[in-house]
Amino acid sequence: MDETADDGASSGTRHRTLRAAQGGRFRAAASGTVSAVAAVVVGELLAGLLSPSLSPLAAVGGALIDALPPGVKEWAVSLFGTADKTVFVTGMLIVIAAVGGLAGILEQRRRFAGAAVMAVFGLVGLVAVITRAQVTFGAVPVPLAAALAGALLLRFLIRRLQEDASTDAPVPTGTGRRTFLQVLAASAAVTAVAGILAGVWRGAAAGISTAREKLKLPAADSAAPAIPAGAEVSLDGMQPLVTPNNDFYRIDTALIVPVIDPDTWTLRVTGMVDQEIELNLADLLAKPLIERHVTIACVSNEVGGDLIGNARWLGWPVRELLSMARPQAGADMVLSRSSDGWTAGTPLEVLTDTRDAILAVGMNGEPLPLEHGFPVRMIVPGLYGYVSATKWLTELRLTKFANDEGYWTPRGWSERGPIKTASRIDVPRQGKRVSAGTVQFGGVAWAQHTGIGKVELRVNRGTWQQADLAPGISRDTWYQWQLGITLSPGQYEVQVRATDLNGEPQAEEPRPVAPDGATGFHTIRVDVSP
Ligand SMILES: Nc1nc2c(c(=O)[nH]1)N[C@H]1C(S)=C(S)[C@@H](COP(=O)(O)O)O[C@H]1N2
Ligand SMILES: [Mo]
Repeated sequence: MDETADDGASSGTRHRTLRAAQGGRFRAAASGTVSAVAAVVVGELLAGLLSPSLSPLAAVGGALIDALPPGVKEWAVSLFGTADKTVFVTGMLIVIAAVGGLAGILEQRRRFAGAAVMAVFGLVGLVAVITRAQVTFGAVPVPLAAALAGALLLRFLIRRLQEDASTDAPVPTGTGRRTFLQVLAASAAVTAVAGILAGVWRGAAAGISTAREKLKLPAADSAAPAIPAGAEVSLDGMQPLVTPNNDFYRIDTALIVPVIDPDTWTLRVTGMVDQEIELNLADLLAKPLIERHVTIACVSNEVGGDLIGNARWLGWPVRELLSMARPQAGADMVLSRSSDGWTAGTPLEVLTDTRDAILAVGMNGEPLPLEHGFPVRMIVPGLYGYVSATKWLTELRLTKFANDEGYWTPRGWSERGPIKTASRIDVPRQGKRVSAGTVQFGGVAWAQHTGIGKVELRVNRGTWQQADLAPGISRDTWYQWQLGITLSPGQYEVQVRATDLNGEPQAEEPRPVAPDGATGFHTIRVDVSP
């Protein structure tokens, strides 16, 4: 009897111990997850207070994105579309939460083992922030404070867990556990609230958005030439001739939009110049500004793609600033840098010739939207964005192509990036069913800074038929075109080709976007029903 009772008791204890250990492990993991997320939140909040470029999450994410081979990156972007950044940040947080869970279990087994994991987090954040944002001393406190906060919270929670476990048997069992769970829940709640605050701060970048809204842009000294009558083809399904800011494509490596205080923003002109210059936004806005329509395009725009947009930009010609700085002999490149360290290498000659390359402050009558480079970006007619359109601009450094390279050059993209002449069919949409008779085709064509001379279509590789070309706003913008073609029922392949104002047709040979822009005719299938 005694023996049986003893056996029962000890087996019950064993089960309880096992259950306690498992429950304990789960709680330790939960402690670790809460601590790791808390560390991230502390880092983001501190960065929010100090400077957005200090955000460890953005820096590590940016470094990860940089490390992706160009092909994989393009693939991820096309896979996730515009949600790619949200998906990416969520993925990072899941990994951080999982590693945190592991840190919790380690810390429960061995004091400071989990804290060591937090220290590694801090170190990774520190290295990423320093290497990306080009900040040195200012960068140190943020990831360190974040890691320290995570380690301290973890130690505190695990000690609480262990104390409760040791007082488990004699005193009423519930009390201790509830205490630990309450502490854990409280930490999680505080972390969540702070996280939401940090997220709101980041997402809305509230103060800067307000500053942006309050910013009064001066009128242009030289207004944009009027849009000629008939420049906009009225055909259902055509894109607007001037792209609204909200629909404008966005391409950049910034995981979190850099948030720059317009009151403290400065632009420095450095490097091979006789006169270094530093100017602030008030200085810039006091200059005689010009306003121009310019169509900018991404080198990653596939044939028929939509990484292209046309806006009315307000700004000061870059050549005016450069002439004040007096570039030295031998300088042939301007390396423009953004607040987050991204760079573009632009030929000096393109910035000093007669084209309207500007330091832009306005986009379609508003200050630049935050995601399009507020407060100042470069806009250069005729060059792909990756070698010219630096957003969140902070520095122009005069240098040589022989000595320097922009961000994308060592990553498989060409050193020079003039935009290639191209054309696109927007109406009817690829694969769309239309009725037999006269089918209206419409679209756009562009050859920035040269201008479009003619646009032609051909059906099933037959003879080229010339489309009606609408007047462009200027040589620096895209042109719309349309053509009615009579088609009987059946399936057709329709292609478009543009020729620039020098008589140079766009390249026919299909080539991928890397290294310097796609070529080939945009080709669509049209199903004509009776
Ligand atoms: N700071 C910064 N500026 C940048 C980039 C970037 O990654 N970072 N990308 C460039 C590229 S590749 C393009 S195509 C244009 C796109 O400008 P948009 O987002 O305003 O359309 O911005 C350019 N300016
Ligand atoms: Mo781009």
